[in-house]
Amino acid sequence: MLPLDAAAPAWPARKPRLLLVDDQPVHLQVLYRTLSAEHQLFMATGGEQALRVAHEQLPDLILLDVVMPGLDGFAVLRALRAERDTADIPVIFVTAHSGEDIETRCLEAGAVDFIPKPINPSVVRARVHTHLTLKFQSDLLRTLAFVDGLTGVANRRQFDERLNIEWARAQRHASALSLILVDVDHFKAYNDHYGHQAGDDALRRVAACLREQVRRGTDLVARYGGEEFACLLPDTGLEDAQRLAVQLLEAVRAMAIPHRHGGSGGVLTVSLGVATRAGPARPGWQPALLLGLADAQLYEAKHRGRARMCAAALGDDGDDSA
Ligand code: GH3
Ligand code: MG
Repeated sequence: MLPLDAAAPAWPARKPRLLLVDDQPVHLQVLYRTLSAEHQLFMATGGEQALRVAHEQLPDLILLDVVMPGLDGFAVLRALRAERDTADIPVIFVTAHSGEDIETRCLEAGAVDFIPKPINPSVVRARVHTHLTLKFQSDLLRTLAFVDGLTGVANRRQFDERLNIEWARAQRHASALSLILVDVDHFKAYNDHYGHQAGDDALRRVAACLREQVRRGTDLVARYGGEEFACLLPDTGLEDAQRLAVQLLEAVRAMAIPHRHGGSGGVLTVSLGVATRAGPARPGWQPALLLGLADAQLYEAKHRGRARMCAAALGDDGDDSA
């Protein structure tokens, strides 16, 4: 048996989660005996049930029987790939039908591997181990590619991607889209007086505070640049975005992080620029326009004395501030 300590550092501390799918309970029992010591197991005896459990449990890997009444393995795999939350779960086909044809068909359908029945327990364990390692490595790479290392919120790359996606979605649904840019006030002075380490801590606390306040599942908090954060708010109009911005302003102030060298009231504060696209984009409007408007409002908030927010909607000439 392969010891788990042979695993790559990408492995999580918890037991890997496997979904076993076979219409014959006796085959499930053999797989259960083979894998239960080192894995958390979920089981399904049909295609529909497999899909339901896959969506509910989001397993790390699925061992899938090919021939089943109702939805067969190929149909299940297609359905998994079609949904965002299950699209990347690796699938190993397990089938009594052997031969190059079926093996090729399984791999072409998008399975990562093929295991013939009757199963050889040590081969199953070894292959499961290999594909879990690959899965956890790719999870780790995805996390590193999209998360800011210092604060743990989304990074600029993820923000840019989501801004384009949400811009297009708002256009399709004729819904509002808002953006709040948040910039720490007098942060250079903070670093100069309290040290870079304390500066890093303050950024982490501000990021955590924003994440605490920006709660809807579709919202995104990202580190936009050095001491600047962005909150992307789908389905949110100007008034709601302004209300949230004031809430963020107050929440950061309420942390009462001492800043006696330029901070307002002796504590660390932020300035915020809010921009909203209230309805459908006019011809020529691009996501960069929303960013530009939020940036202009942030500049205005700084100009008016910091520790405040300014807001505007695309297409409006007026603005609002607090
Ligand atoms: P303003 O109120 O106009 O925003 O002034 P400011 O001093 O905050 O702005 P400025 O752009 O002059 O300085 C930003 C500072 O943020 C300078 C930079 O060293 C600091 N900074 C940027 N990224 C980091 C980081 O990751 N860690 C730390 N500790 N400081 C950072
Ligand atoms: Mg600043």
